[in-house]
Amino acid sequence: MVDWTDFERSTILDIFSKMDYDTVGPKSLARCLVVYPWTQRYFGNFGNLYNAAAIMGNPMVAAHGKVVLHGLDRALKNMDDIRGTYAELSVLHSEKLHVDPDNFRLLADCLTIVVAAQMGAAFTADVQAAFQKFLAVVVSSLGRQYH
Ligand code: HNI
Repeated sequence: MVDWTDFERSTILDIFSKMDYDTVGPKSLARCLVVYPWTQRYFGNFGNLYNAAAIMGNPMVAAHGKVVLHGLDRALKNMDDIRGTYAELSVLHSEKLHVDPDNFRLLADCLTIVVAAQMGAAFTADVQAAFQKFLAVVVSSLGRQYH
């Protein structure tokens, strides 16, 4: 069980309420695939991932980026039981998709960078701290069912 301060709760909710999922999701996943090219191995059926421009313009990457970002809504709505909320998704990524759990952090970092770029000066150190804490809990929860 993670303790959240009022500031953390309101900041996290505020970031997501203002987020344009259809932009942030695709950009974050695309960035992850470009910056950490080994993450492309899980998306062999996504067609052309040949270079950064192809990845950024790939409609399957964009669609999946939205799916992943909407996956974070579950954590947002269950901030007091993120671990339980992600138990099933953790099993899926581990046992079916065989995604190396280190990659969760990489994607989370790309998401942070995209959000920071969108928020500009509003992404203060305090705001970043709250957002990173939320993502750290998500990352750790998604990695829980690995053994
Ligand atoms: Ni992930 C499918 C959520 C990180 C590779 N992923 C999903 C689905 C959700 C989801 C939701 C859809 C599940 C379903 O169909 O029932 N993924 C998340 C979240 C994170 C995450 C919340 C972290 C923030 N996934 C990653 C990472 C990788 C990844 C880092 C690989 C690098 N995910 C996949 C793959 C699929 C997937 C592969 C299946 C895609 C498909 O449709 O074929």
